[in-house]
Amino acid sequence: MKIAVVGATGLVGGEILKVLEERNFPVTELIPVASERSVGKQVEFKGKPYTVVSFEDAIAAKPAIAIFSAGGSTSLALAPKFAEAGIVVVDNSSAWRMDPTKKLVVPEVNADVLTAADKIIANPNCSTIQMVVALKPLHDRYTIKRVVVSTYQSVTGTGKAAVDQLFAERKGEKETPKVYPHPIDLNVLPHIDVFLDNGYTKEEMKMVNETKKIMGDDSIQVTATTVRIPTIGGHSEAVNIEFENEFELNEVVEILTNAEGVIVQDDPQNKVYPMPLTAHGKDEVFVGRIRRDESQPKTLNMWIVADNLRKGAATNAVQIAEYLLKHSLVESEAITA
Ligand code: A2P
Ligand code: 11C
Repeated sequence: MKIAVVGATGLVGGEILKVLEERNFPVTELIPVASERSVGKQVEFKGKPYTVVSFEDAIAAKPAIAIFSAGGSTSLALAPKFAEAGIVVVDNSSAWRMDPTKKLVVPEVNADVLTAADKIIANPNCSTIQMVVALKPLHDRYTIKRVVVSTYQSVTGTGKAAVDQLFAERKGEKETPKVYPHPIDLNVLPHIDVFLDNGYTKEEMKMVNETKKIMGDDSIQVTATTVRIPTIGGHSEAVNIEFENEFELNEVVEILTNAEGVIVQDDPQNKVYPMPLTAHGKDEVFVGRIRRDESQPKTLNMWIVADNLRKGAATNAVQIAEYLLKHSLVESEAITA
């Protein structure tokens, strides 16, 4: 299959190329796209150099799927142009997520909503993706009433410049370009994305609204505090879940152990629990510290970690492309044998 990656020179774009390669996605031709300033540069895929082209040249090449990770405004401007040309767009930005005409998909949770008519498919926010992968099997069994989540998010979620800021501060460099309004090394910022009129950040409201849409259940109440910490391996989340129905802790662990895309790492006696250092570069969602909330009935605490550039972005997008291919939901003439 011919596949375009829009934003191929970015952090997530680079992960998309790695994930396509690692998962052996049947790429017959890779078309890397970035901004005009990068046209002519090269990116590497399967050990070979590929030249970055303009979006016009990419559309002319008629890929079957274009995976976008080039920011919301680029996506708003360019995704419709690709879609009009019959190219299915899987978009990592927030541009289309809450559009009622667009599907918001985490394959382990709701891939079944996809049809051949979907030309722009939205990939959720990284902190939402890893949470719903772990919540869905528990919701199916016990019905979730309310979720209280606090996040500990990697600087990679902000992009390359933020990683540079962290390491420049760590080296003691004074003249570092600042992405964050305060130092990030040796610090913690209770501030991800912009503040809204209700006092929450946009990242926090993404967790509230996207969770309801992906789970297909507006009755699930979510409240979030999202926090940036000086780490690079992935996002971590302390999640408190109140259910409608009583649960047995052993059964919760069994359900999560058998859940698609989840790996349980829960052996506190042996100091085993998920961490960004060990989740880094992995495609799964790691869950640990699974325990009853002793302050109220039918309530559970757990700790969820995933590599936000992988399952939180690139892997989820590639899994959507895999699903489209497996279920023949992309134009067959765009697929070369
Ligand atoms: P470029 O490298 O040419 O700026 P990150 O989030 O890591 O900063 O990456 C953003 C990605 O989106 C980069 O690949 C960037 O390309 C790409 N990008 C930014 N603006 C556009 C645009 N107008 N058209 C295509 N790609 C874009
Ligand atoms: C972060 N979650 O960690 C953000 C990055 O809506 O896709 C991804 C933003 C988004 O800063």
